[in-house]
Amino acid sequence: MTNNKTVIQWLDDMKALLTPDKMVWVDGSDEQREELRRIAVECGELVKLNEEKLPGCYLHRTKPNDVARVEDRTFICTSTREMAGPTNNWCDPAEMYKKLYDIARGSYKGRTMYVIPYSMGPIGSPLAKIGIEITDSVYVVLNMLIMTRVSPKVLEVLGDSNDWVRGLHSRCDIDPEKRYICHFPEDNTIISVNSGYGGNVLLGKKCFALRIASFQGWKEGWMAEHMLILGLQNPKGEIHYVAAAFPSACGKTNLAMLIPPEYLRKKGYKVWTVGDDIAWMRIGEDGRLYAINPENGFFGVAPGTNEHSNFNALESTKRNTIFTNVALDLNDNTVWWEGLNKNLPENALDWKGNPWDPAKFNKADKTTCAAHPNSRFTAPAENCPCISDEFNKGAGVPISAIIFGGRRAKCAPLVYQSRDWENGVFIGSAMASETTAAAAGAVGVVRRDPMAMLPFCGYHMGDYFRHWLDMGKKLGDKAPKIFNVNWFRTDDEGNFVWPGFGDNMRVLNWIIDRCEGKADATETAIGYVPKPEDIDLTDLDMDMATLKDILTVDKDVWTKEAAEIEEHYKKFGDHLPAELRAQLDTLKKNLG
Ligand code: GTP
Ligand code: SPV
Ligand code: MN
Repeated sequence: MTNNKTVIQWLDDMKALLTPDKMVWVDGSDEQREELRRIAVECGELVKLNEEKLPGCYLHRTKPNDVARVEDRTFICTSTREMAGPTNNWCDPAEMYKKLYDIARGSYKGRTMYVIPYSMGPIGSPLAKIGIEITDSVYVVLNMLIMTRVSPKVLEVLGDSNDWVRGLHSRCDIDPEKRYICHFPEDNTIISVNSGYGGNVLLGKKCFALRIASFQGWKEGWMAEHMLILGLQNPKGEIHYVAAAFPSACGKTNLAMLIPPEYLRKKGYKVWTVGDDIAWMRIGEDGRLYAINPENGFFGVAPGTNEHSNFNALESTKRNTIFTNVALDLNDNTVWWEGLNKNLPENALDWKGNPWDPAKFNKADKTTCAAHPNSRFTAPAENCPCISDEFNKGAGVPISAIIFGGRRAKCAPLVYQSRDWENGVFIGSAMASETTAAAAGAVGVVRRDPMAMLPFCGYHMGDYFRHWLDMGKKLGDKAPKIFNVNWFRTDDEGNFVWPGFGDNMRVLNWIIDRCEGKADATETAIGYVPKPEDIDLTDLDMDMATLKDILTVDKDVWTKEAAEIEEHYKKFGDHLPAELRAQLDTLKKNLG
Protein backbone atom coordinates (compact mmCIF):
# COMPACT_ATOMS: atom_id res chain seq x y z
CA MET A 1 0.00 0.00 0.00
CA THR A 2 2.84 2.42 0.74
CA ASN A 3 6.59 2.84 0.55
CA ASN A 4 6.61 5.38 3.37
CA LYS A 5 9.44 4.16 5.62
CA THR A 6 8.01 5.67 8.79
CA VAL A 7 4.72 3.84 8.19
CA ILE A 8 6.37 0.53 7.32
CA GLN A 9 8.62 0.72 10.37
CA TRP A 10 5.75 1.44 12.75
CA LEU A 11 3.60 -1.36 11.32
CA ASP A 12 6.50 -3.79 11.67
CA ASP A 13 6.99 -2.74 15.28
CA MET A 14 3.30 -3.09 16.00
CA LYS A 15 3.09 -6.51 14.36
CA ALA A 16 6.00 -7.70 16.47
CA LEU A 17 4.34 -6.36 19.61
CA LEU A 18 0.74 -7.44 18.97
CA THR A 19 1.36 -10.71 17.04
CA PRO A 20 -1.80 -10.71 14.91
CA ASP A 21 -2.68 -13.74 12.78
CA LYS A 22 -2.89 -11.48 9.76
CA MET A 23 -2.86 -7.87 8.69
CA VAL A 24 -5.51 -6.23 6.47
CA TRP A 25 -5.30 -2.78 4.90
CA VAL A 26 -8.63 -0.98 4.96
CA ASP A 27 -9.22 0.69 1.60
CA GLY A 28 -12.64 2.32 1.92
CA SER A 29 -14.13 0.26 -0.93
CA ASP A 30 -17.77 -0.86 -0.92
CA GLU A 31 -16.74 -4.50 -1.43
CA GLN A 32 -14.47 -4.52 1.59
CA ARG A 33 -17.06 -2.76 3.73
CA GLU A 34 -19.63 -5.44 2.81
CA GLU A 35 -17.18 -8.17 3.72
CA LEU A 36 -16.43 -6.50 7.07
CA ARG A 37 -20.14 -6.15 7.83
CA ARG A 38 -20.58 -9.84 7.12
CA ILE A 39 -17.70 -10.71 9.46
CA ALA A 40 -19.08 -8.44 12.19
CA VAL A 41 -22.52 -10.03 12.01
CA GLU A 42 -21.02 -13.51 11.97
CA CYS A 43 -18.95 -12.91 15.12
CA GLY A 44 -21.83 -11.14 16.88
CA GLU A 45 -20.31 -7.66 16.98
CA LEU A 46 -23.19 -6.29 14.90
CA VAL A 47 -26.87 -7.11 14.50
CA LYS A 48 -28.24 -6.53 11.02
CA LEU A 49 -31.37 -4.35 11.11
CA ASN A 50 -34.47 -4.32 8.86
CA GLU A 51 -33.08 -3.89 5.34
CA GLU A 52 -36.29 -2.28 4.00
CA LYS A 53 -36.72 0.26 6.77
CA LEU A 54 -33.06 0.82 7.66
CA PRO A 55 -30.91 -0.23 4.68
CA GLY A 56 -27.28 -0.83 5.53
CA CYS A 57 -27.91 -0.25 9.26
CA TYR A 58 -26.59 -2.25 12.19
CA LEU A 59 -26.82 -2.40 15.98
CA HIS A 60 -23.86 -2.83 18.29
CA ARG A 61 -23.87 -3.40 22.05
CA THR A 62 -20.78 -2.57 24.09
CA LYS A 63 -19.90 -4.22 27.38
CA PRO A 64 -22.04 -2.64 30.14
CA ASN A 65 -18.85 -1.37 31.79
CA ASP A 66 -17.76 0.40 28.62
CA VAL A 67 -20.41 2.92 27.59
CA ALA A 68 -18.77 6.38 27.68
CA ARG A 69 -15.49 8.22 27.62
CA VAL A 70 -13.37 7.54 30.70
CA GLU A 71 -11.79 10.84 31.67
CA ASP A 72 -10.09 9.45 34.76
CA ARG A 73 -8.21 6.95 32.56
CA THR A 74 -7.30 9.44 29.84
CA PHE A 75 -3.69 10.68 29.91
CA ILE A 76 -1.60 13.34 28.24
CA CYS A 77 1.96 12.01 28.26
CA THR A 78 4.21 14.99 27.60
CA SER A 79 7.86 15.15 28.60
CA THR A 80 6.99 17.26 31.63
CA ARG A 81 3.91 17.25 33.85
CA GLU A 82 3.77 21.01 33.57
CA MET A 83 3.21 20.85 29.82
CA ALA A 84 0.06 18.76 30.33
CA GLY A 85 -1.15 21.16 33.00
CA PRO A 86 -3.38 20.80 36.05
CA THR A 87 -6.53 19.62 34.24
CA ASN A 88 -5.05 16.53 32.56
CA ASN A 89 -3.90 13.22 33.96
CA TRP A 90 -0.21 12.98 33.23
CA CYS A 91 2.33 10.22 33.11
CA ASP A 92 5.95 10.11 32.03
CA PRO A 93 5.95 8.95 28.38
CA ALA A 94 8.58 6.19 28.80
CA GLU A 95 6.76 4.77 31.79
CA MET A 96 3.39 4.88 30.03
CA TYR A 97 4.70 3.33 26.79
CA LYS A 98 6.09 0.45 28.84
CA LYS A 99 2.86 -0.04 30.76
CA LEU A 100 0.74 0.06 27.59
CA TYR A 101 3.02 -2.20 25.58
CA ASP A 102 2.95 -4.70 28.46
CA ILE A 103 -0.85 -4.63 28.37
CA ALA A 104 -1.07 -4.82 24.56
CA ARG A 105 1.69 -7.40 23.99
CA GLY A 106 0.32 -10.41 22.12
CA SER A 107 -3.22 -9.05 22.34
CA TYR A 108 -3.93 -9.47 18.61
CA LYS A 109 -3.10 -13.20 18.79
CA GLY A 110 -5.74 -15.11 16.85
CA ARG A 111 -7.11 -11.84 15.55
CA THR A 112 -6.75 -9.64 12.49
CA MET A 113 -4.83 -6.38 12.62
CA TYR A 114 -6.76 -3.83 10.56
CA VAL A 115 -4.76 -0.89 9.27
CA ILE A 116 -6.85 2.20 8.55
CA PRO A 117 -5.24 5.11 6.65
CA TYR A 118 -7.55 8.10 7.12
CA SER A 119 -7.74 11.81 6.53
CA MET A 120 -9.25 14.26 9.00
CA GLY A 121 -10.71 16.81 6.62
CA PRO A 122 -11.17 16.48 2.84
CA ILE A 123 -8.27 14.43 1.41
CA GLY A 124 -5.53 16.75 0.23
CA SER A 125 -7.02 19.90 1.80
CA PRO A 126 -4.35 22.20 3.23
CA LEU A 127 -6.35 22.17 6.47
CA ALA A 128 -6.55 18.36 6.63
CA LYS A 129 -4.28 15.96 8.53
CA ILE A 130 -3.53 12.28 8.19
CA GLY A 131 -3.68 9.42 10.67
CA ILE A 132 -3.27 5.67 10.62
CA GLU A 133 -5.18 3.62 13.16
CA ILE A 134 -4.60 -0.03 13.77
CA THR A 135 -7.32 -1.98 15.54
CA ASP A 136 -8.51 -5.52 16.20
CA SER A 137 -12.17 -4.46 16.18
CA VAL A 138 -14.31 -4.70 13.03
CA TYR A 139 -16.78 -2.36 14.77
CA VAL A 140 -14.05 0.28 15.00
CA VAL A 141 -13.15 -0.18 11.33
CA LEU A 142 -16.78 0.18 10.22
CA ASN A 143 -17.20 3.29 12.38
CA MET A 144 -13.98 4.85 11.09
CA LEU A 145 -15.26 4.25 7.54
CA ILE A 146 -18.19 6.52 8.42
CA MET A 147 -16.46 9.09 10.64
CA THR A 148 -13.32 9.72 8.57
CA ARG A 149 -12.20 9.64 4.96
CA VAL A 150 -10.51 6.27 4.40
CA SER A 151 -8.79 5.65 1.10
CA PRO A 152 -5.46 4.62 -0.47
CA LYS A 153 -5.37 8.24 -1.71
CA VAL A 154 -4.57 9.25 1.85
CA LEU A 155 -1.25 7.40 1.57
CA GLU A 156 -0.56 9.03 -1.79
CA VAL A 157 -1.05 12.45 -0.23
CA LEU A 158 1.17 11.44 2.70
CA GLY A 159 4.01 10.36 0.39
CA ASP A 160 7.29 10.04 2.32
CA SER A 161 6.25 12.43 5.05
CA ASN A 162 6.44 11.60 8.74
CA ASP A 163 3.62 14.08 9.47
CA TRP A 164 0.92 11.60 10.46
CA VAL A 165 -0.65 10.45 13.70
CA ARG A 166 -0.08 6.90 14.91
CA GLY A 167 -3.06 5.29 16.59
CA LEU A 168 -2.98 1.90 18.28
CA HIS A 169 -6.24 0.47 19.52
CA SER A 170 -6.51 -2.93 21.13
CA ARG A 171 -9.65 -4.31 22.74
CA CYS A 172 -7.57 -6.63 24.92
CA ASP A 173 -10.09 -7.97 27.48
CA ILE A 174 -12.21 -4.80 27.85
CA ASP A 175 -10.92 -4.80 31.40
CA PRO A 176 -11.88 -1.48 33.04
CA GLU A 177 -8.96 -1.82 35.47
CA LYS A 178 -6.51 -1.86 32.57
CA ARG A 179 -8.32 0.65 30.39
CA TYR A 180 -6.12 3.56 29.22
CA ILE A 181 -6.61 6.24 26.60
CA CYS A 182 -3.19 7.83 26.20
CA HIS A 183 -1.79 10.62 24.09
CA PHE A 184 1.83 11.40 23.30
CA PRO A 185 1.53 14.80 21.60
CA GLU A 186 5.27 15.16 21.09
CA ASP A 187 5.31 11.85 19.17
CA ASN A 188 1.97 12.25 17.36
CA THR A 189 0.93 8.96 18.96
CA ILE A 190 -2.26 7.64 20.56
CA ILE A 191 -2.68 4.33 22.37
CA SER A 192 -6.06 3.06 23.55
CA VAL A 193 -6.48 -0.29 25.30
CA ASN A 194 -9.31 -2.25 26.92
CA SER A 195 -12.23 -0.27 25.53
CA GLY A 196 -14.62 -0.65 22.61
CA TYR A 197 -16.63 2.56 23.14
CA GLY A 198 -16.63 5.29 20.44
CA GLY A 199 -14.90 8.26 22.02
CA ASN A 200 -12.22 5.97 23.46
CA VAL A 201 -11.49 4.01 20.30
CA LEU A 202 -12.38 6.01 17.16
CA LEU A 203 -8.98 7.57 17.43
CA GLY A 204 -9.50 10.15 14.69
CA LYS A 205 -12.14 11.87 16.80
CA LYS A 206 -11.44 13.18 20.31
CA CYS A 207 -7.94 11.67 20.56
CA PHE A 208 -6.53 13.06 17.30
CA ALA A 209 -8.87 15.83 16.14
CA LEU A 210 -8.94 17.45 19.59
CA ARG A 211 -6.21 16.30 21.98
CA ILE A 212 -3.33 15.84 19.52
CA ALA A 213 -4.60 18.54 17.14
CA SER A 214 -5.00 21.15 19.88
CA PHE A 215 -1.32 20.61 20.71
CA GLN A 216 -0.39 20.85 17.00
CA GLY A 217 -2.52 23.99 16.64
CA TRP A 218 -0.75 25.56 19.62
CA LYS A 219 2.66 24.88 18.02
CA GLU A 220 1.59 25.76 14.46
CA GLY A 221 -0.72 28.74 15.06
CA TRP A 222 -4.20 27.34 14.47
CA MET A 223 -7.08 26.05 16.59
CA ALA A 224 -8.72 22.65 17.14
CA GLU A 225 -11.99 23.11 19.00
CA HIS A 226 -14.97 21.14 20.32
CA MET A 227 -17.33 23.11 18.10
CA LEU A 228 -20.14 22.66 15.64
CA ILE A 229 -20.06 24.75 12.47
CA LEU A 230 -23.25 25.95 10.79
CA GLY A 231 -24.16 28.28 7.96
CA LEU A 232 -27.15 30.55 8.47
CA GLN A 233 -28.78 31.59 5.22
CA ASN A 234 -30.97 34.70 5.22
CA PRO A 235 -33.76 35.60 2.76
CA LYS A 236 -31.23 37.46 0.58
CA GLY A 237 -29.36 34.17 0.15
CA GLU A 238 -26.34 35.35 2.14
CA ILE A 239 -24.78 32.73 4.41
CA HIS A 240 -23.09 33.61 7.71
CA TYR A 241 -21.09 30.90 9.43
CA VAL A 242 -20.88 30.43 13.17
CA ALA A 243 -18.96 27.96 15.34
CA ALA A 244 -20.26 26.93 18.74
CA ALA A 245 -18.60 25.13 21.64
CA PHE A 246 -20.91 23.33 24.08
CA PRO A 247 -19.78 20.50 26.36
CA SER A 248 -20.64 16.91 25.49
CA ALA A 249 -24.38 16.21 25.16
CA CYS A 250 -25.26 19.91 25.47
CA GLY A 251 -26.77 20.48 22.04
CA LYS A 252 -24.11 20.83 19.31
CA THR A 253 -25.61 18.23 16.96
CA ASN A 254 -29.05 19.76 17.51
CA LEU A 255 -27.98 23.33 16.84
CA ALA A 256 -25.86 22.32 13.84
CA MET A 257 -28.91 20.79 12.09
CA LEU A 258 -31.54 23.24 13.27
CA ILE A 259 -34.76 23.76 11.31
CA PRO A 260 -36.00 27.34 11.78
CA PRO A 261 -39.55 27.99 13.04
CA GLU A 262 -42.14 28.03 10.27
CA TYR A 263 -42.51 31.81 10.06
CA LEU A 264 -38.78 32.18 9.47
CA ARG A 265 -38.68 29.28 7.01
CA LYS A 266 -41.40 31.01 5.01
CA LYS A 267 -39.31 34.17 4.91
CA GLY A 268 -36.42 32.15 3.49
CA TYR A 269 -34.20 31.42 6.48
CA LYS A 270 -32.28 28.15 6.43
CA VAL A 271 -29.47 26.44 8.30
CA TRP A 272 -26.70 24.41 6.61
CA THR A 273 -24.60 21.95 8.60
CA VAL A 274 -20.83 21.99 8.17
CA GLY A 275 -19.99 20.05 11.34
CA ASP A 276 -21.57 18.90 14.61
CA ASP A 277 -18.65 18.28 16.98
CA ILE A 278 -15.20 19.45 15.92
CA ALA A 279 -13.80 22.50 14.14
CA TRP A 280 -10.26 23.12 12.90
CA MET A 281 -9.73 26.81 12.31
CA ARG A 282 -6.98 28.77 10.61
CA ILE A 283 -6.46 32.37 9.64
CA GLY A 284 -7.03 32.70 5.89
CA GLU A 285 -5.32 34.93 3.35
CA ASP A 286 -7.91 37.65 3.88
CA GLY A 287 -7.17 37.65 7.61
CA ARG A 288 -10.45 36.05 8.67
CA LEU A 289 -10.83 32.82 10.62
CA TYR A 290 -11.71 29.80 8.42
CA ALA A 291 -13.09 26.52 9.76
CA ILE A 292 -13.32 22.98 8.45
CA ASN A 293 -15.04 20.00 10.00
CA PRO A 294 -12.33 17.30 10.08
CA GLU A 295 -14.93 14.54 10.39
CA ASN A 296 -16.97 12.75 7.73
CA GLY A 297 -19.93 11.61 9.85
CA PHE A 298 -21.85 12.19 13.05
CA PHE A 299 -21.36 10.22 16.27
CA GLY A 300 -24.52 11.62 17.81
CA VAL A 301 -26.50 11.15 21.01
CA ALA A 302 -29.58 8.99 20.25
CA PRO A 303 -31.94 9.65 23.21
CA GLY A 304 -34.09 12.69 22.63
CA THR A 305 -33.53 12.61 18.87
CA ASN A 306 -36.87 12.60 17.05
CA GLU A 307 -38.48 14.09 13.96
CA HIS A 308 -39.47 17.22 15.89
CA SER A 309 -36.32 17.85 17.97
CA ASN A 310 -33.84 17.01 15.21
CA PHE A 311 -35.42 15.91 11.94
CA ASN A 312 -32.15 16.16 10.01
CA ALA A 313 -30.21 13.99 12.45
CA LEU A 314 -32.96 11.37 12.39
CA GLU A 315 -32.97 11.42 8.58
CA SER A 316 -29.19 10.98 8.63
CA THR A 317 -29.63 7.69 10.52
CA LYS A 318 -31.98 6.06 8.00
CA ARG A 319 -29.26 4.28 6.04
CA ASN A 320 -25.69 3.00 6.42
CA THR A 321 -25.76 3.86 10.12
CA ILE A 322 -24.38 1.97 13.11
CA PHE A 323 -26.40 2.29 16.32
CA THR A 324 -24.61 1.67 19.61
CA ASN A 325 -26.41 0.71 22.84
CA VAL A 326 -29.94 1.56 21.70
CA ALA A 327 -32.92 -0.81 22.09
CA LEU A 328 -33.86 -3.40 19.48
CA ASP A 329 -37.56 -3.53 18.54
CA LEU A 330 -38.09 -7.23 17.81
CA ASN A 331 -41.40 -6.62 16.04
CA ASP A 332 -39.80 -5.23 12.93
CA ASN A 333 -36.07 -5.47 13.73
CA THR A 334 -35.61 -1.71 14.02
CA VAL A 335 -34.20 0.49 16.79
CA TRP A 336 -35.80 2.53 19.55
CA TRP A 337 -34.64 4.95 22.23
CA GLU A 338 -36.22 7.20 24.83
CA GLY A 339 -37.62 10.27 23.13
CA LEU A 340 -37.79 8.75 19.62
CA ASN A 341 -41.60 8.58 19.81
CA LYS A 342 -44.34 7.75 22.27
CA ASN A 343 -44.76 4.17 21.01
CA LEU A 344 -42.86 2.23 23.64
CA PRO A 345 -42.07 -1.08 21.96
CA GLU A 346 -43.95 -4.03 23.45
CA ASN A 347 -41.47 -6.60 22.30
CA ALA A 348 -37.95 -5.30 22.60
CA LEU A 349 -34.47 -5.92 23.92
CA ASP A 350 -32.80 -3.20 25.98
CA TRP A 351 -29.30 -1.91 25.28
CA LYS A 352 -27.81 -4.82 27.18
CA GLY A 353 -29.75 -7.31 25.04
CA ASN A 354 -32.21 -8.29 27.80
CA PRO A 355 -36.00 -8.37 27.30
CA TRP A 356 -37.41 -4.92 28.10
CA ASP A 357 -40.72 -4.38 29.89
CA PRO A 358 -42.31 -1.07 28.90
CA ALA A 359 -44.66 -1.35 31.91
CA LYS A 360 -41.67 -0.96 34.23
CA PHE A 361 -40.29 2.06 32.38
CA ASN A 362 -39.93 5.12 34.60
CA LYS A 363 -38.44 8.21 32.98
CA ALA A 364 -36.78 9.33 36.20
CA ASP A 365 -34.97 6.03 36.74
CA LYS A 366 -32.20 5.57 34.18
CA THR A 367 -31.84 1.89 35.07
CA THR A 368 -35.27 1.23 33.52
CA CYS A 369 -34.34 2.83 30.18
CA ALA A 370 -34.41 0.75 27.01
CA ALA A 371 -31.50 2.66 25.48
CA HIS A 372 -28.42 3.76 27.38
CA PRO A 373 -28.47 7.54 28.07
CA ASN A 374 -25.23 7.82 26.09
CA SER A 375 -26.37 5.53 23.26
CA ARG A 376 -25.26 6.88 19.90
CA PHE A 377 -25.65 6.67 16.14
CA THR A 378 -22.76 6.76 13.70
CA ALA A 379 -24.21 8.29 10.53
CA PRO A 380 -22.55 9.42 7.29
CA ALA A 381 -22.60 13.22 6.87
CA GLU A 382 -23.69 12.73 3.25
CA ASN A 383 -27.04 11.46 4.57
CA CYS A 384 -27.82 14.79 6.20
CA PRO A 385 -30.52 16.69 4.25
CA CYS A 386 -29.00 20.05 5.22
CA ILE A 387 -25.31 19.24 4.74
CA SER A 388 -23.50 22.33 3.51
CA ASP A 389 -22.09 22.61 -0.02
CA GLU A 390 -18.87 23.62 1.70
CA PHE A 391 -18.62 20.37 3.67
CA ASN A 392 -16.44 18.55 1.14
CA LYS A 393 -14.47 21.61 0.09
CA GLY A 394 -11.14 21.90 1.82
CA ALA A 395 -10.99 25.68 1.97
CA GLY A 396 -13.11 26.10 5.09
CA VAL A 397 -15.84 28.61 5.85
CA PRO A 398 -15.28 32.11 7.26
CA ILE A 399 -16.53 32.35 10.85
CA SER A 400 -18.53 35.45 11.85
CA ALA A 401 -19.35 34.44 15.41
CA ILE A 402 -18.08 32.04 18.04
CA ILE A 403 -20.65 30.88 20.58
CA PHE A 404 -19.98 29.30 23.95
CA GLY A 405 -22.69 27.59 25.95
CA GLY A 406 -23.60 24.97 28.49
CA ARG A 407 -26.24 23.65 30.81
CA ARG A 408 -26.88 26.15 33.58
CA ALA A 409 -30.20 25.88 35.40
CA LYS A 410 -29.68 29.38 36.81
CA CYS A 411 -26.94 31.95 36.21
CA ALA A 412 -26.13 32.41 32.50
CA PRO A 413 -28.80 34.33 30.54
CA LEU A 414 -30.30 32.98 27.31
CA VAL A 415 -27.68 34.89 25.32
CA TYR A 416 -25.12 37.63 25.79
CA GLN A 417 -22.24 39.08 23.79
CA SER A 418 -18.73 39.65 25.03
CA ARG A 419 -17.37 43.20 25.01
CA ASP A 420 -14.47 42.14 22.78
CA TRP A 421 -12.28 39.13 21.94
CA GLU A 422 -10.35 39.26 25.23
CA ASN A 423 -13.58 39.41 27.20
CA GLY A 424 -14.88 36.54 25.03
CA VAL A 425 -11.83 34.43 25.90
CA PHE A 426 -12.56 35.19 29.55
CA ILE A 427 -16.15 33.99 29.13
CA GLY A 428 -14.95 30.79 27.43
CA SER A 429 -12.28 30.17 30.06
CA ALA A 430 -14.84 30.49 32.86
CA MET A 431 -17.55 28.38 31.22
CA ALA A 432 -19.34 25.85 33.38
CA SER A 433 -21.95 23.20 32.67
CA GLU A 434 -23.83 20.40 34.37
CA THR A 435 -22.17 17.06 33.55
CA THR A 436 -23.92 14.57 31.22
CA ALA A 437 -23.84 10.85 30.45
CA ALA A 438 -21.24 11.39 27.69
CA ALA A 439 -18.50 10.70 30.22
CA ALA A 440 -18.40 8.09 32.97
CA GLY A 441 -19.17 9.55 36.41
CA ALA A 442 -21.83 11.68 38.09
CA VAL A 443 -24.45 13.45 35.95
CA GLY A 444 -25.84 16.93 36.64
CA VAL A 445 -22.93 18.31 38.65
CA VAL A 446 -21.77 21.82 37.68
CA ARG A 447 -18.14 21.84 36.62
CA ARG A 448 -15.92 24.38 34.91
CA ASP A 449 -15.35 23.26 31.33
CA PRO A 450 -13.37 25.99 29.56
CA MET A 451 -14.37 26.30 25.90
CA ALA A 452 -15.98 22.81 26.30
CA MET A 453 -12.40 21.53 26.02
CA LEU A 454 -11.69 20.38 29.58
CA PRO A 455 -11.58 16.69 28.59
CA PHE A 456 -9.97 17.39 25.20
CA CYS A 457 -7.15 19.92 25.55
CA GLY A 458 -3.82 18.21 24.87
CA TYR A 459 -1.68 20.67 26.87
CA HIS A 460 -1.72 23.15 29.77
CA MET A 461 -5.03 25.01 29.70
CA GLY A 462 -3.37 28.22 30.87
CA ASP A 463 -1.22 28.07 27.72
CA TYR A 464 -4.35 27.24 25.75
CA PHE A 465 -5.98 30.48 26.99
CA ARG A 466 -2.82 32.34 25.97
CA HIS A 467 -3.08 30.77 22.52
CA TRP A 468 -6.66 32.01 22.22
CA LEU A 469 -5.56 35.53 23.17
CA ASP A 470 -2.72 35.38 20.62
CA MET A 471 -5.10 34.26 17.87
CA GLY A 472 -7.32 37.23 18.71
CA LYS A 473 -4.38 39.60 18.37
CA LYS A 474 -3.54 38.17 14.96
CA LEU A 475 -7.16 38.41 13.82
CA GLY A 476 -7.53 41.98 15.04
CA ASP A 477 -10.72 43.62 13.81
CA LYS A 478 -11.42 40.56 11.60
CA ALA A 479 -11.91 38.39 14.68
CA PRO A 480 -15.28 36.67 15.03
CA LYS A 481 -17.55 38.19 17.68
CA ILE A 482 -17.90 36.03 20.77
CA PHE A 483 -21.22 35.15 22.43
CA ASN A 484 -22.53 32.90 25.19
CA VAL A 485 -25.86 31.04 25.15
CA ASN A 486 -27.79 28.95 27.64
CA TRP A 487 -30.82 26.95 26.43
CA PHE A 488 -31.16 25.25 29.80
CA ARG A 489 -32.48 27.81 32.31
CA THR A 490 -35.15 26.10 34.45
CA ASP A 491 -38.16 27.36 36.42
CA ASP A 492 -38.88 26.51 40.05
CA GLU A 493 -40.32 23.14 39.03
CA GLY A 494 -37.17 22.30 37.09
CA ASN A 495 -38.72 22.65 33.61
CA PHE A 496 -36.72 24.24 30.82
CA VAL A 497 -38.04 27.77 30.28
CA TRP A 498 -36.73 28.30 26.76
CA PRO A 499 -38.29 25.99 24.11
CA GLY A 500 -34.89 25.37 22.53
CA PHE A 501 -34.14 23.29 19.41
CA GLY A 502 -35.54 25.03 16.25
CA ASP A 503 -36.48 28.08 18.30
CA ASN A 504 -32.80 28.67 19.01
CA MET A 505 -32.85 30.23 15.55
CA ARG A 506 -34.41 33.30 17.19
CA VAL A 507 -31.23 33.72 19.20
CA LEU A 508 -28.97 33.01 16.23
CA ASN A 509 -30.71 35.79 14.34
CA TRP A 510 -29.92 38.27 17.12
CA ILE A 511 -26.30 37.06 17.09
CA ILE A 512 -25.95 37.61 13.33
CA ASP A 513 -27.67 40.99 13.60
CA ARG A 514 -25.14 41.98 16.26
CA CYS A 515 -22.27 40.88 14.01
CA GLU A 516 -23.72 43.10 11.29
CA GLY A 517 -24.26 46.01 13.69
CA LYS A 518 -28.03 45.81 13.18
CA ALA A 519 -29.33 44.93 16.65
CA ASP A 520 -29.33 46.86 19.87
CA ALA A 521 -28.24 45.58 23.28
CA THR A 522 -28.04 46.54 26.92
CA GLU A 523 -24.66 46.60 28.59
CA THR A 524 -24.58 44.62 31.84
CA ALA A 525 -21.88 43.54 34.28
CA ILE A 526 -21.12 40.47 32.16
CA GLY A 527 -21.50 41.85 28.63
CA TYR A 528 -24.22 42.86 26.14
CA VAL A 529 -27.65 41.34 26.65
CA PRO A 530 -30.43 41.69 24.05
CA LYS A 531 -33.28 44.08 24.60
CA PRO A 532 -36.22 41.67 25.10
CA GLU A 533 -38.09 43.13 22.14
CA ASP A 534 -35.14 42.20 19.89
CA ILE A 535 -35.68 38.48 20.41
CA ASP A 536 -38.53 37.65 18.05
CA LEU A 537 -41.27 35.65 19.82
CA THR A 538 -43.61 35.30 16.81
CA ASP A 539 -45.78 32.15 17.06
CA LEU A 540 -44.24 31.29 20.40
CA ASP A 541 -46.20 30.59 23.54
CA MET A 542 -43.96 32.78 25.69
CA ASP A 543 -44.68 36.15 27.28
CA MET A 544 -42.28 39.09 27.58
CA ALA A 545 -42.00 38.69 31.34
CA THR A 546 -40.71 35.13 30.98
CA LEU A 547 -38.26 36.18 28.29
CA LYS A 548 -37.07 39.08 30.45
CA ASP A 549 -36.58 36.65 33.27
CA ILE A 550 -34.19 34.41 31.32
CA LEU A 551 -32.32 37.46 30.06
CA THR A 552 -31.64 38.87 33.51
CA VAL A 553 -28.21 38.96 35.08
CA ASP A 554 -28.76 38.29 38.78
CA LYS A 555 -26.09 40.13 40.79
CA ASP A 556 -26.11 37.73 43.72
CA VAL A 557 -25.83 34.67 41.51
CA TRP A 558 -23.03 36.30 39.50
CA THR A 559 -21.13 37.43 42.60
CA LYS A 560 -21.05 33.80 43.67
CA GLU A 561 -20.06 32.87 40.12
CA ALA A 562 -17.15 35.33 40.17
CA ALA A 563 -15.90 33.80 43.42
CA GLU A 564 -16.04 30.35 41.82
CA ILE A 565 -14.15 31.58 38.76
CA GLU A 566 -11.50 32.94 41.13
CA GLU A 567 -11.15 29.45 42.65
CA HIS A 568 -11.10 27.86 39.18
CA TYR A 569 -8.35 30.24 38.04
CA LYS A 570 -6.07 29.30 40.94
CA LYS A 571 -5.43 25.93 39.29
CA PHE A 572 -3.57 27.53 36.40
CA GLY A 573 -0.94 29.26 38.52
CA ASP A 574 1.42 31.51 36.62
CA HIS A 575 0.22 30.04 33.30
CA LEU A 576 -2.97 32.07 33.67
CA PRO A 577 -2.67 35.07 31.32
CA ALA A 578 -2.70 38.37 33.19
CA GLU A 579 -5.37 39.64 30.78
CA LEU A 580 -7.82 37.06 32.10
CA ARG A 581 -7.03 37.92 35.70
CA ALA A 582 -7.77 41.54 34.78
CA GLN A 583 -11.04 40.46 33.14
CA LEU A 584 -12.11 38.76 36.34
CA ASP A 585 -11.26 41.89 38.32
CA THR A 586 -13.37 43.95 35.93
CA LEU A 587 -16.29 41.55 36.36
CA LYS A 588 -16.04 41.83 40.14
CA LYS A 589 -15.85 45.61 39.90
CA ASN A 590 -18.87 45.70 37.55
CA LEU A 591 -20.85 43.63 40.02
CA GLY A 592 -20.07 46.26 42.64
P1 GTP B 1 -21.68 15.36 21.96
O1 GTP B 1 -21.91 14.53 20.75
O2 GTP B 1 -21.59 14.55 23.22
O3 GTP B 1 -20.51 16.28 21.85
O4 GTP B 1 -23.02 16.21 22.24
P2 GTP B 1 -23.77 17.42 21.51
O5 GTP B 1 -23.27 18.70 22.09
O6 GTP B 1 -23.73 17.26 20.04
O7 GTP B 1 -25.26 17.24 22.07
P3 GTP B 1 -26.63 16.91 21.33
O8 GTP B 1 -26.98 17.93 20.29
O9 GTP B 1 -26.60 15.51 20.89
O10 GTP B 1 -27.68 17.08 22.51
C1 GTP B 1 -27.64 16.29 23.65
C2 GTP B 1 -28.92 16.38 24.43
O11 GTP B 1 -29.31 17.74 24.63
C3 GTP B 1 -30.08 15.70 23.73
O12 GTP B 1 -30.78 14.90 24.67
C4 GTP B 1 -30.94 16.82 23.26
O13 GTP B 1 -32.28 16.47 23.20
C5 GTP B 1 -30.67 17.94 24.27
N1 GTP B 1 -30.81 19.28 23.65
C6 GTP B 1 -30.21 19.72 22.53
N2 GTP B 1 -30.58 20.99 22.21
C7 GTP B 1 -31.45 21.37 23.18
C8 GTP B 1 -32.18 22.58 23.43
O14 GTP B 1 -32.11 23.57 22.70
N3 GTP B 1 -32.97 22.61 24.56
C9 GTP B 1 -33.06 21.53 25.39
N4 GTP B 1 -33.84 21.65 26.46
N5 GTP B 1 -32.38 20.37 25.17
C10 GTP B 1 -31.59 20.29 24.10
C1 SPV C 1 -18.46 13.74 23.36
O1 SPV C 1 -18.49 13.07 24.40
O2 SPV C 1 -18.21 14.97 23.36
C2 SPV C 1 -18.76 13.11 22.05
C3 SPV C 1 -18.89 11.65 22.02
O3 SPV C 1 -18.84 13.78 21.05
S1 SPV C 1 -17.36 10.83 22.12
O4 SPV C 1 -16.91 10.55 20.76
O5 SPV C 1 -17.60 9.61 22.85
O6 SPV C 1 -16.40 11.67 22.79
MN1 MN D 1 -18.42 15.92 21.44
